[in-house]
Amino acid sequence: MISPEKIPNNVNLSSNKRLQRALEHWQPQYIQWWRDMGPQGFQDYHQVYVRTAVSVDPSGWAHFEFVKLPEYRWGIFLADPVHDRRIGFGDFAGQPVWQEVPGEFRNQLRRLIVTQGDTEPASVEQQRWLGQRCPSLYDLRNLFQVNVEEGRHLWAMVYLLHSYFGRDGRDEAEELLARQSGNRDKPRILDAFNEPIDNWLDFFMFTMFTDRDGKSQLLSLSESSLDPLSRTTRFMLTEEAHHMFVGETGVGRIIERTCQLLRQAGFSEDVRRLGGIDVPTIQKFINLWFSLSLDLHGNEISTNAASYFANGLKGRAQEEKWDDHLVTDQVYELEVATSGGHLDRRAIPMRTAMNEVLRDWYVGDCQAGVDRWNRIFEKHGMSERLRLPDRKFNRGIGMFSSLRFDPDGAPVSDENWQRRKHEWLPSEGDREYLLSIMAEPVYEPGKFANYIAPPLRGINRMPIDFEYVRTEA
Ligand code: BYC
Repeated sequence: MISPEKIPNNVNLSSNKRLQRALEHWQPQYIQWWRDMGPQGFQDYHQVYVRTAVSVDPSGWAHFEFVKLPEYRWGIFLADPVHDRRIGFGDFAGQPVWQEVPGEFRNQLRRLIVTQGDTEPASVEQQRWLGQRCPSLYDLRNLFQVNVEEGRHLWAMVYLLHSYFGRDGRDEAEELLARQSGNRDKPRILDAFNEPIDNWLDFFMFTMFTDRDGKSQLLSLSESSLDPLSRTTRFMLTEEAHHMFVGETGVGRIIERTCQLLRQAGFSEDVRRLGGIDVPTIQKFINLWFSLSLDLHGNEISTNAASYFANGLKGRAQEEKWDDHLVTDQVYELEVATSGGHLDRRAIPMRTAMNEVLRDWYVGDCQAGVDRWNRIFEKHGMSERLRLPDRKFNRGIGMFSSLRFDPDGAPVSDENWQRRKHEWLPSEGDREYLLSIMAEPVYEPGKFANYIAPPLRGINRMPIDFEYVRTEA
């Protein structure tokens, strides 16, 4: 069970007074950050029906109650230890996992934990204005559920920094609250977390594609030889699943509504004239958030990734499904851009391709989600289909970032890119249109904005017209 102390935890925090004091010192700074940079307009007068973790067993984290957001019980929860756990891959495979950080890997581990930690508050900052444009109370509640859990994931990384990295770790924990998404002088570390999320199509695509990078990165960190990192990320993964549910069903409900509107209008009408979101716009937002999230997996050829793998710091997703855990002789064949700008195939040592291996896993997981969206069109007897763009499209990181490709992966000149990019990526006009149909938030229980269908069921078996967010008198 999780203790009911000032900082709820299942790590016996009260037995380590120094750590407890350090975290209690950080806590008010966190709350101040949450008030300044968290959901705007929903801090003091609203009660939200959220799920809070009360223990880490399968039933324990599904405890629902109304809370004011700044009073959410953020805490430190690690998944239960696995008896006699051994390092599962790399040069130390088979040795017992580490309970402390080995000096020689301190910098690398700190860097991984800081990068992971940085994304969590970043996403809350990106989403902080969305409550003012919500399509329903059900969606508003889901947004806040995602936000409080990202806040908890920040707590998880800050716990590791404070516990295992001494003074440096404490400084890094403060920096995590000092950087700001989109800030010119102090931006967040990874690019996708500096992109604006100002409408709900962005939000649903972000939770579908970017949170899914969270899933793939957390799966790979949960293999880590640093056992506290593994246990922390394993518990985070249980929460991550809900975020992807929000994204996938959110886009699915938009597609459903678009199909309904098209049917009503006899398929010939421009769905925007009926206040819906047209399929080409949905496709452009897929293109944008999928490509931004591909970047989050890093460079295709990475000596950092090879070294993380060799040292057992970061593995592959579901490492146990692979036969060879040493990966010393294997090669990975990947598409490369030659110096002349042509495409070729090249074999590289598999360890240096670990970012790409994880990206493969990620692309497969995304494709399954897009296939589920396409079944909605099929159900309506419509021929429209959505798809993932080619991996080379719109890349900002890696060897394709200096070149231009269309969504099919065919090279395009700079001139053509400039001319055609808004066929493939959202334009100002698309964004203005979305903001126009989201200008009026829907706060009436059971009502939904015209561009999105209601969900199939409510939260925690509550009815769809339940008042998921209440205003205090
Ligand atoms: N943007 O050798 P490489 C989540 C830099 S999402 C900017 O590939 P490495 C969540 C890199 O820093 C999951 N810069 O590097 C989702 C390095 O720079 P320096 C977050 C980038 O180290 C939704 C250089 O390029 N978790 O949880 O293998 C809501 C060399 O690249 C980017 C993690 O990311 C980029 N996209 O980096 C809330 C896991 N990519 O030092 C939460 C931890 C690379 O040479 N992080 N660079 O100047 C990692 O595992 C690794 O740091 C990366 C790849 C996967 C990011």
